[in-house]
Amino acid sequence: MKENTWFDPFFIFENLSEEDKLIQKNVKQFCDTELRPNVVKYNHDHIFDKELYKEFGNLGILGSTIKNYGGAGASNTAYGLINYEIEKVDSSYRSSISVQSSLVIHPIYEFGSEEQKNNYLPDLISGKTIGCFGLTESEAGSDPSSMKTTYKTTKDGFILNGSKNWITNSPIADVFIIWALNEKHENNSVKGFILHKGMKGLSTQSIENKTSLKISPTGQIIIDKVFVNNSSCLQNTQGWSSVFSCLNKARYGISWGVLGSATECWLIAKEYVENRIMFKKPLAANQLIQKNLADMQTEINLGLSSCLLTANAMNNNKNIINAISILKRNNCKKSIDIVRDCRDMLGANGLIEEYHIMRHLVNLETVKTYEGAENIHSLILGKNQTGIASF
Ligand code: TGC
Ligand code: FAD
Repeated sequence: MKENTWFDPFFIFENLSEEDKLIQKNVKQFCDTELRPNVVKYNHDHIFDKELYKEFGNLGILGSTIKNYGGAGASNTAYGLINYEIEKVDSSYRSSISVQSSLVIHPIYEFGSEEQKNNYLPDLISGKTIGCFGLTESEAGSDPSSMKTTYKTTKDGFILNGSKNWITNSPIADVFIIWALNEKHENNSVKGFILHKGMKGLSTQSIENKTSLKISPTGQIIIDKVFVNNSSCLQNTQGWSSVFSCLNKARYGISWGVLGSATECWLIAKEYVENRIMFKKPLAANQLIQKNLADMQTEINLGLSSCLLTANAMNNNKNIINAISILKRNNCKKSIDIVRDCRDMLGANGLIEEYHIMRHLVNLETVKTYEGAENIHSLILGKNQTGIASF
């Protein structure tokens, strides 16, 4: 009889390249030995161990698609698989990788000078330094173009003024990518700057009362007349499309990542209903429960299939803007639905920390919101279909 292919019906994992398979295997192993054992405690106590970045660096999963400066030169598929495996443990850990790789290493690599690349990339890729990406402000979330942070051009550089809010890693960061407009707030004047910890006027404040993504440190950045010289500006940015190129990368990783959360919870729920006896038979023997499992298997595998198609398109330098919004919006939505159903299938036990599901569920509320909330991706897709911007 042929092998039962219920877990990988489209042979996504079976058909990966040998290199991608090896990367996935190594990351999975790292997750099992280094991340899973403490995840419940660290989430409960809001603990993030900064030293973890060095372990990520050793594993080659920071800036993994970059070929030099210490990068592993992995494929976009491998980057997706890394996100998928890490988010099976917790969205916070995936966020750590996404921010460092897509939002800090990527802009320096794409838009920085050779000097900036040599100065920053080796340490960011090895995990010796930690980065953050400051775009959002208290009054500029979905619409970052309404930001109030500005730069003033001076004889030797720039003076930056303003604040950022809800910034992953800001309380522990060494390197800060900060986006700002000119003093007239002209939309097309947006520029990126590299700041670093200890600069006069730069400080951070932790957001302590977060109920979601509790392992990941999040905070504000206060930029009080910070002077930076010309060499701190990302010279090769081209307006908003450069900002969005960072978001494209992060959104792509998230699209794989959330399916990791969904897969983890699906397998926990599957095992639970196979063993839980109610009405004198396993819960899994009921048609309604099997329908849930079939729905989960279907949505996860359809999601993964489109992630893989998008990875191939990226490997071939295609325009993936629409694919990314479809994936970010749909995979988050489907993953939340799946995880909520998993919670339900465990009944009261689904509420217990040790079963992991509630943690994934509340984490996905963040993931649905950041990197373009669900409505925003609907509006991007609507705009691209009709040519009419509704925002
Ligand atoms: P719009 O007029 O649409 O575009 C302005 C310029 O940008 C170009 N563009 C893109 N380029 C590359 N990739 C994309 N996806 C692009 N989308 C647009 C566009 O062609 C244009 O270029 P040009 O040369 O003609 O000037 O811009 P808009 O201001 O109207 O944008 C509206 C909107 C709502 C789509 C945008 O503001 C948006 O995406 N808002 C959501 C904000 C967001 O996602 N923030 C994320 C913050 S970072 C974060 O959350 C990190 S979480 C941590 C983690 O990842 O773990
Ligand atoms: P708002 O923009 O106020 O939106 C609120 C709701 O209104 C959303 O549901 C949205 O979809 C909806 N909405 C908005 N406009 C419209 C419209 N025109 N039509 C219909 N509906 C609309 N940002 C960074 O720059 N860097 C980071 O590292 C970072 N990390 C984060 C970490 C965490 C844990 C969180 C929660 C957020 C993080 N963010 C980060 C910020 C994140 O990108 C923003 O929260 C997100 O862009 C949404 O902005 P907002 O929270 O201000 O919501």
